Amino acid sequence: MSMLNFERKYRVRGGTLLGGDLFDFWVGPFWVGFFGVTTAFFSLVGILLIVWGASQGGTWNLWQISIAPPDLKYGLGMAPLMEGGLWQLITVCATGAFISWALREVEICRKLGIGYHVPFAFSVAILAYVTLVIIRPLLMGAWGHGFPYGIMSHLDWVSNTGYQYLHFHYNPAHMLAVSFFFATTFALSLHGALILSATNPGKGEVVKTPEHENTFFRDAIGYSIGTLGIHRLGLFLALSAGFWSAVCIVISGPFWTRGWPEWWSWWLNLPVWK
Ligand code: UQ2
Repeated sequence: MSMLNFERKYRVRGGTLLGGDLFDFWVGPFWVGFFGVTTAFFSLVGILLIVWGASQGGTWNLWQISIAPPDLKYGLGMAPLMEGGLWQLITVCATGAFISWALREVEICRKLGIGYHVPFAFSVAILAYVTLVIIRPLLMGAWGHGFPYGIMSHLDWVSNTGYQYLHFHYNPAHMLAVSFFFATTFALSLHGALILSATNPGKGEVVKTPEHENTFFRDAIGYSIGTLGIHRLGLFLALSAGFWSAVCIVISGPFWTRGWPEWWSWWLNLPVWK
């Protein structure tokens, strides 16, 4: 594959955390690295296990394929392969692949001398997944509390788990997570629209500058957060959405076992109502 002229300039040695110079080379456009190898290994094994699991599941209907976690009776032990053991191995592969990929991002950041914002952001997404299939099952004492790997089956799991706490929208951390998800889409739609409006001014018109972008929002709402600021805000909103998602599920079960509407009785019992 051909190389863009700036790419050669950034193909520098070093920055590796593990493996030294051993895997410090490129294959086509891709840098390899030690964690590139571990990512490939975990991904390949994981995908093969999923495909093999699917072949034993009695359907090739994409919506119905599902690989379930073990029964609760197996607790935190290993389950037989066909009774959740496969799910356990796939979980190890998925977690291994995700963490390998994050560390590969760290190595590339070191190579380029840039900040660790991208691997940090990815780590929050990994945290949300790991909270669901490892941290919460560990706290509740059984791998069976993880969610099944299937398109419809994982949606059923979310629905059932929600109803187990009567009304998940009363979970305060869930409220925060949802609000951050909405705020993220709102901020990105404002930002995307603003950038497109400035860079597509119309036929015969010259492309506009950040001063125009600032002026739009100063005119509209008396405040502009700035070109760097909007990206800081976007990162904060998105990471907060992932973080509070992890919090809202990890407190459900390990720290609150009743319905979420009941949690609000502290509010109803405030002495101020007496
Ligand atoms: C902005 C700015 C940008 C932007 C956007 C704004 C020039 C190109 C979208 C406006 C954003 C504001 C006022 C924050 C809104 C707050 C929330 C929580 C959605 O000022 O600077 O840069 O893209």
